[in-house]
Parts: sequence; C-alpha cells; structure tokens
Amino acid sequence: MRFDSYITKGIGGFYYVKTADGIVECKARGIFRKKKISPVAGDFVRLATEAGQTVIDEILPRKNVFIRPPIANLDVLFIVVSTTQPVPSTRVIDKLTAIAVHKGVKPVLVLTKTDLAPDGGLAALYRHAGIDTICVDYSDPDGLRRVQSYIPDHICAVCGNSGVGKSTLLNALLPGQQRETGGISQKLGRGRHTTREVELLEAFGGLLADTPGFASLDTSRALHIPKEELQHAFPEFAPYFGKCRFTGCAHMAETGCAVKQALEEGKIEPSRYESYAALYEEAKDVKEWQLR
Ligand SMILES: Nc1nc2c(ncn2[C@@H]2O[C@H](COP(=O)(O)OP(=O)(O)OP(=O)(O)O)[C@@H](O)[C@H]2O)c(=O)[nH]1
Ligand SMILES: [Mg+2]
Ligand SMILES: [Zn+2]
Repeated sequence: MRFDSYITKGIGGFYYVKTADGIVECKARGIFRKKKISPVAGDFVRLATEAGQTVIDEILPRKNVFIRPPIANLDVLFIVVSTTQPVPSTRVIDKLTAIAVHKGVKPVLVLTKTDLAPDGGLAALYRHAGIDTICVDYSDPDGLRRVQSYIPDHICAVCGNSGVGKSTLLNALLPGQQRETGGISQKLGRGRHTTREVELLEAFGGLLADTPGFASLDTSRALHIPKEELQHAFPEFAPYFGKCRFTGCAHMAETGCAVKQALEEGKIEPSRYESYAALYEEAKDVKEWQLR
C-alpha cells in the first residue's frame, strides 16, 4: 500500500503517524535533532519502541521536501488563482509552477471565481504552456471532478494568495470537513494562518494537505532554482533544447537561440518567457554560498 505509516501532522515535537492500526502519537528519536532533520507531514516513517514509548525511528527517502509549509513527498500542487479579486499575476503563477516542476511536483492551475469574471485568456495561456489548467465553477460539478481526478494515490497540496478560494475549494472537495472561509482570516491578519500546521487529510484514495496558511510557497533561498536548472522548470522550452547555436545557451541575449526563436514564432507565451528571464536574473544574483 502506498500510504503505509506516514506523518499526518506534527505539532510541538509530537507527530501523528497514520499506521495500519490507526493514528499513533509519538516523538522522533533524538538522533534526528542531532542531525538537524525534522520529520514533516508526508514523511513515510518506521516506528520503534524506546523505553516503552513509540518513536519515529527512520524517515524513508524523500522525493522532495518543503520547509515552509513543512511537507514532504508532494506529488501534486494545486495552484489556486482567482479570475478576479485578488487579481491574478502571471509572474507569481510562473514562479510557483517553476518551483513545483523543479521539485518533481506536478503543478495544476485551478482558476476560481469564473462565475464572477471571465478568465481573461489565462486558461488558454497555461494550456498552451503545457500546464494542466482547470476552471472551477461551483454551479457545474465538472471542474471539481477534474480537480478530484488528480488526488488518488498522490500527496497533494493547495497554494495561492489569500482570498483566492483555497478553503472554498477544500470544502467543496471534502464537504465533511468545513474550513473557515471568507473575511475571517483577513480580519485576523495573515500571521495567524502562516503558523498553522500542515495536516494531511485522506481524500479520494490520496492525501490532501490542508494548508490554509500557505498563501504562497516559501520562495526564499530554500526554494531557489539554480540558473542552469531554471530552463527545465519551464516544460514548454524542452522541444528547443540542444537547438540553440551555443551549447550552454541561457536563452537570454545569445544569438541563434532556439527558445527565443520559438517565442518570436508564438510557440512560447511571452509572459512565460518574461517570467523565465526575470527568474534567471534573480538566480544570477544568488551566490552558491548564500544557499547554505
Ligand atoms: N463567487 C465566488 N466566490 C468565491 C469562489 N471561491 C471563493 N469565493 C469566495 O472568496 C472568498 C475567499 O475564499 P476563501 O476560500 O476563504 O479563500 P482562501 O484562499 O482560503 O483565503 P485565505 O484562507 O485567506 O488564504 C470567500 O468569500 C469565498 O466565498 C468562487 O469560485 N466564486
Ligand atoms: Mg483559507
Ligand atoms: Zn537558447
């Protein structure tokens, strides 16, 4: 079984591990702290008994790990974007899709509030860029069904700015587990949410992280994408690799660049290329030693 003994959440040094026998509350062996490894939600673990207490003895190899929000082994990231207030930003979407792809996570763009405003071409833009995109309209079950179809056998999480409709989406997917929506979180400020722990909920034969706190992914140094690897975080560039005049082409100002040629021919979306160029400039300024 794919989801054998995994951490559903961690709070103040205690971990809740889902096992075949139910949820076990336990601590981690001291060795983890010494090695500066923190178990996180999504970690697959082995338990052992130490002085009569159940402890996390081993963390199985991770596919990926995020520090903020703390979650491991993520397969699918639903990037929730509203067609109207808060207004969508292609730069933010592109940074999130790039981080997801870089970490081996499948990004899925979920457009909300399509009942209030048209998507302004966003769905077409991202489908053209090869990013799975779903328009959710709560009066039509089709969009929700499509979101659901990504969940079986996968560990999934939802991200997006405050107010885009993450909780609304989770509530629609999991009607038994109502989360707060609307103005409440805004009144209390964002800080309250960002401190909330990640909790993995069982849903549709997969796991869905309830992370109302993660307005946007931690885009700090921990999630920096090295400039040489950035091109691989834009899947639609792939057909042009190896076709540029210069090996090691950064697809920036070089002549004979196949990526820029594709951009000029309309095969690559201008906003996607602009995001690539902006992220590349950012990445150039990060020195190796700053990543430690
Ligand atoms: N008309 C309409 N309203 C929506 C839709 N999705 C969300 N809303 C409304 O938008 C507001 C914000 O939605 P939430 O689900 O609380 O947003 P959130 O992303 O969880 O926000 P935070 O918890 O602050 O990060 C609420 O009033 C929702 O009812 C939608 O598809 N259509
Ligand atoms: Mg919320
Ligand atoms: Zn090039």
